[in-house]
Amino acid sequence: MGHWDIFLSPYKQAVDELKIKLKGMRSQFGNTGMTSPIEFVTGRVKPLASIYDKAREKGILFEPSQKLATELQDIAGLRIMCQFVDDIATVANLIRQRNDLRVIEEKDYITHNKPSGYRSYHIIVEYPVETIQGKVDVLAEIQIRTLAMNFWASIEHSLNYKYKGVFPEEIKNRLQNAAEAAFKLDEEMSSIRSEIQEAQVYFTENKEASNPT
Ligand code: 0O2
Repeated sequence: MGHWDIFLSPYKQAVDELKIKLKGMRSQFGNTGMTSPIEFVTGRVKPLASIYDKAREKGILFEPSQKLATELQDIAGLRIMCQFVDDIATVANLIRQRNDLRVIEEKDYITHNKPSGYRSYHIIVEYPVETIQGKVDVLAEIQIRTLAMNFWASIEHSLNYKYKGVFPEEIKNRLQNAAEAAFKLDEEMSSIRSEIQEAQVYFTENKEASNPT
């Protein structure tokens, strides 16, 4: 194994374990018949090319080191998608209450969106990974966002890649408008939340009634 593989291996384990645990939260809501605040969960270890870019941006040497592990807080990245804006606070609370991780920092890009238009709630956690050499504490970034915020962020991210971070002014403005439109959609959905949830309960009950196994 190369130096990078050895360095990244606890991060890979942290992502795998946290993915299972966060998805478990979703199933637990399902088991208790409650509507889950979590729609779906994804996770990834930051690709080496992105680690390289971020290290350069921050003026850190691109080498497996404690400094890199401290400065790059999102080498292990988890993403939790919610239906509604209010669900984000519910999920953040559930994470704060856990005993298997320690919250280090929270960044509220929902109340204060980034100039790009980006919205999301970020929680940096310290997570202990058990290895054959003992315990390794790694940092992980958990991003919590609505489906609309995720829709915007994933498109902006791919366009960003295409334009290498420098958008023509018109596209920049359009993306900011699109971010506002996505947020309006979230607000609209929140205001009709109760009706939607009632419809979902009705649908589930009817599905169970017509499928008695
Ligand atoms: P990738 O490809 O997702 O890994 P800081 O160190 O606090 O100054 P930093 O390191 O940028 O700031 O952390 P921050 O602000 O918490 O954001 C890190 C991640 O949030 C990004 O990772 C993205 O995933 C997401 N993000 C932040 N701003 C934007 C944005 O304007 N558009 C999109 N689409 N995503 C954003 P990476 O490493 O940039 O990218």
